Amino acid sequence: MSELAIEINPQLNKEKVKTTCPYCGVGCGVVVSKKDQAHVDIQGDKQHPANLGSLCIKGKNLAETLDNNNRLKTPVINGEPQSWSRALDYVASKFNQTIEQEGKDAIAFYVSGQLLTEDYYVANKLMKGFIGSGNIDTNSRLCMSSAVAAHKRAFGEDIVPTSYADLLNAEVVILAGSNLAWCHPILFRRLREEKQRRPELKIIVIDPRVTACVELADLHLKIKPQGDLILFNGLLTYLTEQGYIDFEQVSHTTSGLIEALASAKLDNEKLADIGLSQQQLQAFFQYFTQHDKVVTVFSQGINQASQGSDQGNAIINCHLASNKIGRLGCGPFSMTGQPNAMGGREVGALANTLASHIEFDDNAMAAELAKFWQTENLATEAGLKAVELFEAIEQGKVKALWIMATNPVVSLPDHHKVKQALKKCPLVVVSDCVASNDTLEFADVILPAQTWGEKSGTVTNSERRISRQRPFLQPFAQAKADWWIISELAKRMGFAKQFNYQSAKDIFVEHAALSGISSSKATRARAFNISAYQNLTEQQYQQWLPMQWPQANAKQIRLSDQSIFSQQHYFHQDGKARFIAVQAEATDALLDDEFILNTGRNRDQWHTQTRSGKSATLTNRHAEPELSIHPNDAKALQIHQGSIILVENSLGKLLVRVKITAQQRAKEVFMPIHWSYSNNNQGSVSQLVVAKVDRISGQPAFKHARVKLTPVAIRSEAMLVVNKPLPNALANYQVEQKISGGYCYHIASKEAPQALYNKLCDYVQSHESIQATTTCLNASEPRKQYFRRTYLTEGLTEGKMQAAVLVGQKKHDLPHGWLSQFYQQAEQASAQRNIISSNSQAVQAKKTFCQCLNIAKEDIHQAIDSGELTLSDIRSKTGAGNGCGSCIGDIALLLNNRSEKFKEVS
Ligand SMILES: Nc1nc2c(c(=O)[nH]1)N[C@H]1C(S)=C(S)[C@@H](COP(=O)(O)OP(=O)(O)OC[C@H]3O[C@@H](n4cnc5c(=O)[nH]c(N)nc54)[C@H](O)[C@@H]3O)O[C@H]1N2
Ligand SMILES: Nc1nc2c(c(=O)[nH]1)N[C@H]1C(S)=C(S)[C@@H](COP(=O)(O)OP(=O)(O)OC[C@H]3O[C@@H](n4cnc5c(=O)[nH]c(N)nc54)[C@H](O)[C@@H]3O)O[C@H]1N2
Ligand code: SF4
Ligand SMILES: [Mo]
Repeated sequence: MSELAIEINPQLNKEKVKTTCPYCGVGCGVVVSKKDQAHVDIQGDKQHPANLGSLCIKGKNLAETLDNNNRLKTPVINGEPQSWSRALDYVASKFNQTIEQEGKDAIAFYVSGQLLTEDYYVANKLMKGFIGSGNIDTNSRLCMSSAVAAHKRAFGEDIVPTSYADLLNAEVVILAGSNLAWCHPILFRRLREEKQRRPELKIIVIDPRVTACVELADLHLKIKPQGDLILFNGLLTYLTEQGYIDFEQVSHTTSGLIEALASAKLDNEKLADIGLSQQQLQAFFQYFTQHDKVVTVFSQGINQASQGSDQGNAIINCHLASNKIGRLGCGPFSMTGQPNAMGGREVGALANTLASHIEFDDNAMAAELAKFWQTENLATEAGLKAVELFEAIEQGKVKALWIMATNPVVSLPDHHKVKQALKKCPLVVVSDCVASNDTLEFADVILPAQTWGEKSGTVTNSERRISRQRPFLQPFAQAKADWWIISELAKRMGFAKQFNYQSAKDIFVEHAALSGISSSKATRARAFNISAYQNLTEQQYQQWLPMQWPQANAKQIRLSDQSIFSQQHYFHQDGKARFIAVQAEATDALLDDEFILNTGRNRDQWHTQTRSGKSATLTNRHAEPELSIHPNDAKALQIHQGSIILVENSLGKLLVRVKITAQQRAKEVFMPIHWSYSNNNQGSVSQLVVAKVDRISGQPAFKHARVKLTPVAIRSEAMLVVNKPLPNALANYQVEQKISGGYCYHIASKEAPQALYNKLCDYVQSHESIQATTTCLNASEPRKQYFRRTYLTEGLTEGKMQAAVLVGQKKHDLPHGWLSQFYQQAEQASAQRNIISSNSQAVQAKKTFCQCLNIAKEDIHQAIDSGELTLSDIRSKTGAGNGCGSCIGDIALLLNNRSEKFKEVS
């Protein structure tokens, strides 16, 4: 067995292991079974309430991501491998020295929603409880912090009051700034099934782009970016003016309505300027008011804005005013992104909260917390929020930083500044599972962490449901659990007694007990309470069933959904909810040559691709990043489908491939976040995002950067298929795609095709193990400037595919996605010919559309061309979408330009 093969653990030898998907906040249960010592099978868990057995394309292909390529083997200090004890001693002494010399606020942790709750708990306890600083923040700052701020302001506590059952029992579901079809696919699938059962269920999408969500949309509001605050303020005014507010009833359980109404009214005249027609506005207001049960799902289109918190409150205001909250099928529903962003919020790992939903300003509870942790050094004030933190590092105020389970060089805005900060910081410690990513390059100390399948603990999903992640693999090399790493470090810093944990369960029960502490002088009661688990045994922890909080001590543990606001009791001191008076601020006018740059997610990739990028099935869908642009803008810029364009602003610049699509509004472009220097010589899109943050939450406005676009004279396009990754860029533009058995590079150059072809062939000949027995198959058409060569290990018929070089003038000449199966060709001779065939159209058409059932894009197009204009006809004719269902929304997107039904909603 190769040393990089995975090794299953003894548990999996005996039985199947139930765990939770490591990707999104839907929190689907999966069941893992053994295939052989180095392979597992992964299926959806039929008993898990989040997914009832279904998995989306990412979950379905998890087994493909389980390999130990690019894993860290040992701790490393300044480039040298070290033992754990040396590394921990080193970091502990450096941290203590920094605290002694520079003060406790000169040290900071930057953690992540991809940690388990137990890891998160000890990290927060060490920083806030024992180092005594508030300087721990999480990448949830980039993701959920505006929703957190909105919840706290409205409800008195960070509470998501809704469950998936609400979504499925609603009469109207509004998806505001949420691409649920791609980002929370199993929930979208459940919504689709519900709409099939109950066609009267109305779905409204509010998004400047046409997304795959239009498949289910009865109304699509193609809103101007940042128009949401005005829209929801408009709804609140409409509710008042049309007599939909029961002032008497609302005033019993809330305060601040009058001020919120007055403020909302001031936005009324701006309603004409958010890109929506009067009819669309009326339709939206009527859907909301004429149905009793409405759920508003909101996500990054709302949160990642300069008024993200206010936008969240504008949504909540409407639900409070119309009594659409605290009842089945109703409520504002902030969708969490990461698998455990919610767990991080529960332990208190955001810099402006203390722990376990205890706030810095609650002195009585802070005193109880100090007693509970047995510390005299509890932090007394909020620490630095992510963007401020990196600014403080750059200014030399923070001198030691520990990054865990996040890749800030890619994911923070303005990454040139982030890089400068990391370069300047005297000590950067990074705990990660992978051996290389853009952030690890700046680490002085690297600590190898266990990854999904190895680690053990709990996660909380979008609906407050706590599930177990259970291990089924032996930890690779010297990888350790994050909680273990943090606790061992804490012991060495002098806190042995308080960090003496033997297992994840020890930590979980402490976290559970902490959630139950109280004080008669506390400013308010806490909803977050899982103290029913404070005496959990190891066996009970192992047997854990997914459960929603709250679960208070002395009460029977309840497996059913926990409705939090059913009694209309909120968690401000007076038990009332608050309306927040919000008003849209003016934004700078767009200059003539400027575009709004919107950034977000693709269906088949996860963040910086450190896991999803390993699956050849997943990389197949979007091999390269693309900049989506409206046809009129493309025309004005004289650019064509698939050409390369320069995107720039004062912060940075990059080359990217163009996708011309009417899904975009004019003067707005969209680019995905999944590429970085690790797989793209242009780096990540966040280099173009200015570090402008929401003034309340500190969350960056990732969706609304400003850029200029310039066409670039590219003379040649190439695809290079090789076994090993390329160390350096060979041309102006170069993106790496992992394919089964090797790598495919998408290259564009200012050189002439012949010159690029010669260069790439030279590269292959000097770097891949080309033997005397290697056969080359060539096809050159100098007139068309189209050159192809494949390398076969030996002989034409029995040889294995080894490498391929294809160079043409236009991207469209090249075989595109089909090359991803290069190393899997069954019929060798015909495959070789296919690749060098000049009939690129035929080869292009083989691009897979439905990844599960391997149905070609050509088949879908043919079905559409033959006049099949309903989704279900196309599905039944081609079979597409009958596997995980992730591509159904994409068929809807293809149909979008053809069918009247879809034209109506867009
Ligand atoms: N496939 C996949 N799924 C994921 C992830 C992933 O990386 N890949 N990441 C997970 C994480 S951490 C998160 S946070 C979630 C994010 O999930 P989502 O928030 O659903 O995803 P995004 O693509 O970030 O943005 C959502 C939408 O907001 C729209 N938008 C932009 N500006 C505005 C605006 O001003 N108003 C409105 N109304 N809409 C606007 C964008 O066009 C986009 O379609 O996804 C999670 N799920
Ligand atoms: N432009 C733009 N930027 C964005 C966004 C956007 O929409 N637009 N979205 C933002 C949002 S919502 C988010 S959530 C962030 C996500 O951004 P990041 O958190 O930076 O992205 P990931 O790729 O998930 O990074 C996770 C890292 O943790 C490692 N890791 C995984 N599991 C473990 C573990 O158990 N232990 C340890 N120690 N390491 C582990 C992985 O190998 C990887 O290197 O990006 C943000 N940035
Ligand atoms: S919906 Fe989210 S949690 Fe469920 S399988 Fe897909 S990525 Fe995993
Ligand atoms: Mo996120």
